[in-house]
Amino acid sequence: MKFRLSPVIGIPLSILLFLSACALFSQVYTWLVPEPKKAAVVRPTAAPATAAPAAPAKTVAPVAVAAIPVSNPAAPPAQATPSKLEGPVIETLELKGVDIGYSPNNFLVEKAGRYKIRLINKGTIIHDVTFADGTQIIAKAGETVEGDVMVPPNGLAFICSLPGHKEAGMVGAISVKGSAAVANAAGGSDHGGPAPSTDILPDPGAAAPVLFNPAAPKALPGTVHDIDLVVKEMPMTVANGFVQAVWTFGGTVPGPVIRVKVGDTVRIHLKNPKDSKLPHSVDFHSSMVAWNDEMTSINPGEEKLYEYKAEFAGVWMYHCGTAPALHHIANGMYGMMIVEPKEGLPPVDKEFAFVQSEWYLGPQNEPSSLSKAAAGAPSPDYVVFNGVANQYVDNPIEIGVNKRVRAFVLNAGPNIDSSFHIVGTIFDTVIKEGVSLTPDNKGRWGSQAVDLSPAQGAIVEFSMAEDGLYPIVTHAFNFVGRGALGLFKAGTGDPKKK
Ligand SMILES: [Cu+2]
Repeated sequence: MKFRLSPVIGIPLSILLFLSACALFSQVYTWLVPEPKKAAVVRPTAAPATAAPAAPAKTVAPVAVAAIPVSNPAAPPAQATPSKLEGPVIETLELKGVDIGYSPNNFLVEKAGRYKIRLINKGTIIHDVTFADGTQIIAKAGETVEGDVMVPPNGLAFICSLPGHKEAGMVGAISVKGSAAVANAAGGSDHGGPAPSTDILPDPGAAAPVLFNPAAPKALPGTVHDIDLVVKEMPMTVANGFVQAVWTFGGTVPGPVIRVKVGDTVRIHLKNPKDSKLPHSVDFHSSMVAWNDEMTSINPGEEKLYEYKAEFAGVWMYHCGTAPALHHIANGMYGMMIVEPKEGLPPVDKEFAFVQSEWYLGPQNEPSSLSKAAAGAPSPDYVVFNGVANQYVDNPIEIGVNKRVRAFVLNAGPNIDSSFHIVGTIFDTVIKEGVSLTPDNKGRWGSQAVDLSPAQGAIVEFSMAEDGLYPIVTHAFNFVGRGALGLFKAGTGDPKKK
């Protein structure tokens, strides 16, 4: 006879066990995680709280917090005493705190000495800058706080001491010219997240990233389209401070969004300029052609025609397929093609296109790392929308309140699944790989996230119910801190201001 607890005893017992486990875990967590530094080490010289925009009630993006604290050599020692302030302030170093990260998070200074740190908290929750010597500058949401710190000749690392913030990527460092760069607690991007790669340091002299226009283009007029697709091998800033020698279609990553209708004839003129280093090719998923016909590679100085009829509607990937195709995709050679039904799509107020993809950083100014991209359990340094980490956090996409928005979404990979989600809204319309959810469905079913494996695409439609910020994420949240974050700004962006 099997022993079974009756539900009357079993359910309360399960709850009790669960609560005990939680209590034990929180106790263990408390033992392992030191209390954040107290005011004793706080040394702000002036605390001019700026006229802060009212913080939205919601946090911008909840970040998964590592449950198990990691040991961190850059964290301030428990008994750290801030170095005695000496000499005049050499320079003011300004950084923004966001949820969750610093921007910028790496500084390169001319010499050791006294520096003023200005922390501008642009986030919706409290953040601090806690240096390895114990100096701490704390700013509540919307505040700007300054404090002085002594930077020793070998530099100084810093973290945000709030529980979980360091693990989520709030780490940084001040390095002094001529000495080795200070490895911060976890590397980290401007908006936090795990290290891009400990062997690749950000380049403070890197060009600012070029914003990729997220607006979806209109369908090309006519029914026969001659489209030049010119390969360009070029440097690109893929995240603040990180430049890669990327390979592109048309000089952008992703390549241009191409939009046609079912029944149209597509004539792609692929051109590989003389000054390219490599052969390249293109593979349109919206086509039905033999792999060893249209998709063959062309050498530098050659061009070829890739002609087909677009027979199926969808959000399709195109990409370079030249060996090793993994490297050509990982290094930027992909784009989105939208094929609308013959009769077109119903009108909406705004249309956007988002291509999710991964960067596996190679050394600065070199192509991305094939060996990192080829790992069986790939761990991209950045996961991005439209080629650049966090670009729509830095440049929120403005839309109206209660306006109908359509987003074309493609996961270019090459390796990681996407769970495309927009915080604060529901997709009432989804067309994913030919399967559709419509707003007038019986039962009023809705959708919260669209799962896209590499090379899958979808159309999602939604609207924002009130003024405010609506983060765009992949709900695989380990990648949100690695650049897969953007913002829609509906109306004023502030729920309190209509
Ligand atoms: Cu290629």
